[in-house]
Amino acid sequence: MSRTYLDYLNEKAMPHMWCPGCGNGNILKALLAAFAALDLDPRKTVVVTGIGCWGKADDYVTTNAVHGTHGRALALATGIKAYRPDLTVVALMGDGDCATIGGNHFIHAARRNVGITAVVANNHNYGMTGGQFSATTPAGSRTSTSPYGHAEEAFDLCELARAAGANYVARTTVCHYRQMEKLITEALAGEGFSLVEVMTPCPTYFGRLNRRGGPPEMWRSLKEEPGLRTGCLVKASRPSFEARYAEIQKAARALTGEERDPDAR
Ligand SMILES: Cc1ncc(C[n+]2csc(CCOP(=O)(O)OP(=O)(O)O)c2C)c(N)n1
Ligand code: SF4
Repeated sequence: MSRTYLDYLNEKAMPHMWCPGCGNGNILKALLAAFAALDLDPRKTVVVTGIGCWGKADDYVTTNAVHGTHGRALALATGIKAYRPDLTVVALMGDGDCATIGGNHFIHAARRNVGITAVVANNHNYGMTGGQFSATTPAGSRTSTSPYGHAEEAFDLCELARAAGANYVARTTVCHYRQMEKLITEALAGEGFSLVEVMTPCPTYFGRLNRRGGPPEMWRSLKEEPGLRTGCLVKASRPSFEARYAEIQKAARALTGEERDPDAR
């Protein structure tokens, strides 16, 4: 019998901790529906998170899960995928986690093209700690650490991933549920590093400090945001890190005369 998203939801952990009007619940539903669409075995799937509001998502899944440290989800995910290429490895990060404190891990995971699907909830700020600016906060925005306007330009995460060498790069919003589910499914099904950036509102901090109205107003303006490029932006077929590494292991074994993989289970 094929699975549904409910097979991947840890209902015992409900209710979740997210604020009313936060988009994280929608992203979680799309992720779990994508798991179901691919009928992933929960025992062969690993959800790795860092810290933050979106980083709490690992509590709500029935797959294997690793709750890491802020900015280090991709380092952990890389280690897991390198050692167990047979597993489906997903890294869930906020923009603070992925692009700010973890920026270096992000560009190198994309450069290595390691087979991880990164689902980044970009709400333009550090939600959990009170709305500080991150590397994706738009210039001029007010946050708790830029109360008179933010002086820096924001990273375009998708451009960063493309330039670094990721095989799959996509952007969507929590207001486009069907697209979000389809893009996450595509990302999970592919080889190499995948990024799905999901634009999502944080009404509690970013919305309030920038006078964006309540959740309905924020969701409406995100849905209609002019000039926001969404959909699949990059689809390449470069060999993944683990495919290249397997070739190197094979060549090394042939050279050393060692027949058996010492790590084989
Ligand atoms: C190494 C480290 N530095 C700082 C913190 C404090 N901290 C916890 S959550 C967080 C911000 C999370 O923001 P983001 O990653 O954007 O996720 P969001 O809460 O917005 O979903 C920070 C700085 C931490 N836990 N660990
Ligand atoms: S603080 Fe912001 S990101 Fe965190 S749960 Fe609340 S609305 Fe969502």
